Amino acid sequence: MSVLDTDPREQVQVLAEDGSVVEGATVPDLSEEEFVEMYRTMKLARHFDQRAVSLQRQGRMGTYPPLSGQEAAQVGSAMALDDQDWLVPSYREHAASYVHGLTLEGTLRYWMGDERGNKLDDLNIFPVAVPIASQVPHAAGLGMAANYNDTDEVFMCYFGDGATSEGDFHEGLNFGGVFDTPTVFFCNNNQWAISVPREKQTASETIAQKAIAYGMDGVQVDGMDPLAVYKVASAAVERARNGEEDKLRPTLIEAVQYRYGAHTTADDPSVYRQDDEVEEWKAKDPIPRMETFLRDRGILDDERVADITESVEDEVAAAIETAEGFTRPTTDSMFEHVYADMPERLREQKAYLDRLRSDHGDEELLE
Ligand SMILES: Cc1ncc(C[n+]2csc(CCOP(=O)(O)OP(=O)(O)O)c2C)c(N)n1
Ligand SMILES: [Mg+2]
Repeated sequence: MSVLDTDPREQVQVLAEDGSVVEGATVPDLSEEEFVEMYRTMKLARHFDQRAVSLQRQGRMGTYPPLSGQEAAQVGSAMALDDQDWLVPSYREHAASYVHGLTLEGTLRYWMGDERGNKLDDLNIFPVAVPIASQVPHAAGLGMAANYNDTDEVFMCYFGDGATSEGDFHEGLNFGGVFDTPTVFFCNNNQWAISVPREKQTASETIAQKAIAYGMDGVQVDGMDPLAVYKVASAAVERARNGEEDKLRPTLIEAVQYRYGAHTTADDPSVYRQDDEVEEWKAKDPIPRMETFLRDRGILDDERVADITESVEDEVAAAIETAEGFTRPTTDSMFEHVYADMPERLREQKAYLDRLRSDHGDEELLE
């Protein structure tokens, strides 16, 4: 039986909260190096996130959406992709994008307000999608294109629990099912859509069970268990790529997890949720869980953990230095990339801004 056949009202888990392997669970077939890579990348993501929030607080970066608590879902799922596959993100997938080839400085550049951070060149990663769920029908359409062109690419599409209330979610999954697209619909259910809790988002028991309505399999997974996420995502990617008798290619995965921090640095979660709720979820933290698993197997010891911690700190520090060293974008870039031919309305606005700059100088304008 495939792990994708699990009842969508149950939850797939490999690692218990204490880092031991759950009775009867099979550990995914990864090499020691890959297990360590998974651990290291989650630690890197956590450290990156803490530094990014601090940069914003110091006025060195614009608004930033933190990911702490969501590392296992991002790293475990992106590790299931092959190089030719595509990542279709929302705005919080910094760690998943890193796994699929985006540099940390690229992510920083974008959130520092430089559109060139969104220029992904030869990476198989779509640009950040801020309008909620808009990327879901895109991912279904990309899968349709891959079917027409007969490629073997798979599209991993990320969105939140809140996105499942949007029409785009329904349209994307419906098209995915009807056109049997090689798309993995990956829902990061982090319990909150800004201040709206999961209970107010949908009356259905799980998000995974919504898959039944579209004719595909839906699986709920412990999204703070990197091994379980990897296992479910790999099975979904494999089915999307190669198909399986009597099964549609797409899968809906609901990764149950928690956002420890604010929705973005512009949000204050203390006005809508209790601190003890955050503490309860921290008991499931993916990083110590994975560390215990690796220590129990004799793969990690104190020395190796210290080396990894240091290398992660160095990598993030270097990325920040590089990002801060990029030349600042000009105000023209706000206007340049929206239309192939700039419409009159935008041309007028740009001319107005240019006039203000030359009359008053940039410094006065920034005041
Ligand atoms: C179409 C649309 N409506 C509203 C917003 C404002 N908005 C930004 S994030 C967000 C909540 C999204 O929650 P969820 O889908 O759970 O993703 P999460 O931020 O928790 O990862 C909302 C309503 C938006 N960006 N796009
Ligand atoms: Mg959410």
